[in-house]
Amino acid sequence: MRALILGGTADASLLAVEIARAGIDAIYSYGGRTRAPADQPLPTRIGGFGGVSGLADYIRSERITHVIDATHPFAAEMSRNAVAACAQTDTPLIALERAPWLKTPGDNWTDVADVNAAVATLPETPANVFLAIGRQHIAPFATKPQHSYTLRFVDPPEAPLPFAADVIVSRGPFTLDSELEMMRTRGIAWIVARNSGGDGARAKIDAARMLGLPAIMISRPELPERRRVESVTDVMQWLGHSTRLGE
Ligand code: 3Y8
Ligand code: NAP
Repeated sequence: MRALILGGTADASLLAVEIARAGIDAIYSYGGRTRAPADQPLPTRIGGFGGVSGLADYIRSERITHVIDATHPFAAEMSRNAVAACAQTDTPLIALERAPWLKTPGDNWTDVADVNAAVATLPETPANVFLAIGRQHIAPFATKPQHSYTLRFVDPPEAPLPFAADVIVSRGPFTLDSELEMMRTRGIAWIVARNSGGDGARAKIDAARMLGLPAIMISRPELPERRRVESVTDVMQWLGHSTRLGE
């Protein structure tokens, strides 16, 4: 058995620990989005594969027998490529994907389909807005420059921002107290988030509810059908289950 973990999330890091502990031959893969990704207890590769064909070639050349897609729910292109490349190479694939956050009483959410819908949902009157959606998808907010924006990136911005904004540089995970403190100090009136699920970024959602703030929640992209579990244990069972004796 030789597993490829498409990683880059807290869940993928937890899986890597279990796979290393089980002594399974595996490779951990980052997309190369951040300057200093967290170390892993497995051999690690960083950077794209070169689309579906690049991933299929990698699977063949590295003799990968199992692929675990433990990327983020918004890493749609990687997930789609994994489905296609595993079909092409007839390689077993499983997705480790956390459940979306569910609205609870007291949440003041507006669910929107994408970033452009999120921009449209912001009011016209100027407000303090916290964009907790990273760095790659903020450009559309330039059409509403009247707001005072707070952004949060993993790494310091390299290029000029498409609109005036204050940038917090932090990789998370984030605590409820630090989110409450930040939102109160900055007088945040709106937050924009993606429905990432998981615990690593949930604190801002709980803080918004406690402060009675409206949250614009961007729904996840559609992904192709694939085997999907929500726990590291289920992945380990799948790995154990799908090996034949002597493999
Ligand atoms: C490179 C690996 C850990 C892992 C931390 C999780 C938790 C924090 C939630 C907010 C939301 C956001 C962002 C976020 C979350 C965890 C987890 C998670 C959101 C790292 C990591 C990589 C990335 C890539 C980065 C994206 C960005 C998104 C910031 C490592 C830290 C906003 C997603 O500058 C860039 O290009 C960054 C790009 C993709 C989204 C974007 O479009 O900007 N994640 N995040 C992975 C790789 O190269 O393969 O550097 O160690 C992993 C984590 N991100 O150690 O506990 O859910 O697992 N990451 C979102 O939810 O919208 C932060 O600020 O509240
Ligand atoms: P994406 O848009 O779905 O992927 C774009 C391209 O980046 C992929 O086609 C692939 O390039 C490469 N790539 C992405 N993840 C990779 C991985 N783990 N290993 C190797 N190549 C990878 O991806 P994204 O949304 O930018 O996310 C990039 C990474 O950040 C992923 O590891 C993801 O788990 C992590 N992350 C993302 C988010 C988010 O909000 N999107 C949040 C937290 C963590 P090729 O086509 O060349 O193979």
